[in-house]
Amino acid sequence: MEKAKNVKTDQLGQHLTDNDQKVLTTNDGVPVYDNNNTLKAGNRGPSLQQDHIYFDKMAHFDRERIPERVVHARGSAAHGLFEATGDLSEYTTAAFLKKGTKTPVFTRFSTVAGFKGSTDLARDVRGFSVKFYTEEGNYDLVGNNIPVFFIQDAMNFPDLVHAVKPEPNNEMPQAASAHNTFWDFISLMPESAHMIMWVMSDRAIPRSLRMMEGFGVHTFKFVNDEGKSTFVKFHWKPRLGVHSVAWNEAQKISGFDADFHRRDLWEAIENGDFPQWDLGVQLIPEEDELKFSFDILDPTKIIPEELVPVKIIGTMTLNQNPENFFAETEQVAFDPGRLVPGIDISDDPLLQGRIFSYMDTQNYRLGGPNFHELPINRPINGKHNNQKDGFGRMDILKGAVSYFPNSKAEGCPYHAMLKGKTTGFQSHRQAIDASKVRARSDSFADHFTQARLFFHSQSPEEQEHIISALSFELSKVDDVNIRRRELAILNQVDKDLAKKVGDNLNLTPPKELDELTLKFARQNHPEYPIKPKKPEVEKSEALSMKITPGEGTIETRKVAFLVDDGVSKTSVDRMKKALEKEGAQAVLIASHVGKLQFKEGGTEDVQHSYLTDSSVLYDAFYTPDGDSVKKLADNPDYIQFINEGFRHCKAIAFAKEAEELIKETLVKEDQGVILESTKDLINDFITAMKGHRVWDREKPRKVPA
Ligand code: HDE
Repeated sequence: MEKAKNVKTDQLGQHLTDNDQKVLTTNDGVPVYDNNNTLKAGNRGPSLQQDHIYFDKMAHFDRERIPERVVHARGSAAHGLFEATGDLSEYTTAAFLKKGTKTPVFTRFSTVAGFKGSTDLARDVRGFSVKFYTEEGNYDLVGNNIPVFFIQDAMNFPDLVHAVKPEPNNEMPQAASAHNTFWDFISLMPESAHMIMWVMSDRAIPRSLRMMEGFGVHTFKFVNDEGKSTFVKFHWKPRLGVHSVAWNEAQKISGFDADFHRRDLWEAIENGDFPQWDLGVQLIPEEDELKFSFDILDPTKIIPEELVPVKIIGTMTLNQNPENFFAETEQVAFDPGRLVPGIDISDDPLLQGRIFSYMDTQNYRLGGPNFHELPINRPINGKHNNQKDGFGRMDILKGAVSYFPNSKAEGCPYHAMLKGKTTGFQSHRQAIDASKVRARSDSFADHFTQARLFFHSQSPEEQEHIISALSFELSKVDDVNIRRRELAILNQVDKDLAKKVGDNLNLTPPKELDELTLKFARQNHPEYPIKPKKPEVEKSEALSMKITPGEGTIETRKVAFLVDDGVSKTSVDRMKKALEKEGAQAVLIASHVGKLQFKEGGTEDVQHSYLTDSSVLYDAFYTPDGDSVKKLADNPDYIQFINEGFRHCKAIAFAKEAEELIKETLVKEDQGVILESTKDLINDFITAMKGHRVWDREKPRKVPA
């Protein structure tokens, strides 16, 4: 697929500033002859207040930061294209969803809780925001990599965020939910139970942003040309499959490379390995709104794919990195209220509340109401209205008319009409007959059935990881009452789960929900607990990452070749060739960077050393033949690479002469450990990598690393 170079120019409506071969100037274009010295009274004297060149430079610098996003501050983004492949004309008029239409996009991935400079590998939900620059204006699908949310009503959102963010007295911990205030809040909010299962699963520690699913989370509406609506849920399915790292690994990655996900996305795009996702929809006829055992307006619920299959309607390809992080990734303004004709919001009370918050936050963060004129936010079809003033207005809008109706501009800009018929964005004409209330529907009161569905749909290894994550988090909570309250919630989800977590906390899970939890739940549902309806399914295959490993490909996976001077070039090259044929990447790691000496003579430039790199940055390991083997036997960093790789359940291959090294390590042979004398070195190694991880290895018990 070709790069979207021209898309960028269209979107920006201007060429990027090219500083090459230009004289340095102030921001007003005045040429500067000395960019090193302030203006002084004598070369050892005080600085002068008339130094307008220094003021121009420093005043700009002093304002170079804007408020970071209050949530989702840490993010990485890329440009790309969306191509519609399905026929949706029966359901929606949205022009960008018409089969064959190609639409430029800008997609930003993020963590939620951490500050802008925090680690990529926090245990957290990932934001998955896509801005479609359609011919009918911008459409923002601002979703997450988890299909449900912690809370049901927007009113609780500031409290949720205050609880998960660093505690306000000491601003600790950074980018972590494992602390008192988060679990205090969660253990009083049983509606969070389903989301907690997902965030404690490996979905919250992705291997790559390119290997995550995305979800619109809420139920939206498609509206067709007769004004008829169909409920819709959006899904992004990654072509590379859904994969995660191990928690022990995630914590170490945060130390070795806090930019791990950002770098991975950037490098993949620079290498031409453009990540792709298929966009899928679940369509629910309006008449079926109330037919399920759960409420489709409740954002803590999924619609199991067994009940409503996901229909693929298009593909997104990210094919161009931003040129300037601040101008694009930082200044992009997403808003679920940016809708195009044919797509509308449902009455989900969380979604309804989001419509205010995003617009409001962008006005604050980007300093005023003209943020839509920033190049990254401009619609490609232009904007035409009667607004002219306001902070940061970038266009010079001509003429005396800034009101409607007018006669002086011949009524322009005029209402969207086509052949006498109203076009443009129209809200679904939904009939409403209701009393104004502050209340929660009792159809939102079943908090545990889908949490159970998720837990029961996981493979045994995934279940173990959830138990470990909950045990980790609750061990970091030092208030035993909070631990006990959450255990009571877990006990409603699954007895075995609660018992295993309880064992790690040395607590017996209470049978009933805590009095305090019940008190808060009854604020929304006076009769709580309310007997749940019988669920349609007890298990859903699509919820397990193990059962849906994507295409079982090793494309773009990084394999560490553990070498040193004297390594055999033949042994390196044959494995490298085979891996590259599969689309994987071989990275040589030696005791020094620079020229690596081969046994057969000749050298190769090496960019990575045992000093700079760690096993956690790689997917698999290969030790080739050669005189390097003797050096590696005495290299503690090499031994750590292997032991840690083994602990994190990765594939490890040894060429024949390197097999003796296994004695120096804690590795025990299994299907992911490939010795050349007993297995097919290349093919078995690739097969093991295709399985992502040998999770079975965790059963006997993890090796120290
Ligand atoms: Fe957000 N959310 N959110 N959120 N959210 C923001 O907007 C908010 C929610 C999501 O890459 C903020 O520009 C409220 C659900 C993403 O720039 C803010 C509620 C989902 C991003 C905000 C929610 C999301 C945000 C902070 C409950 C998944 C990053 C900065 C009513 C469907 C967008 C900003 C980007 C960002 C408010 C709940 C996803 C404050 C009030 C549910 C991916 O406006």
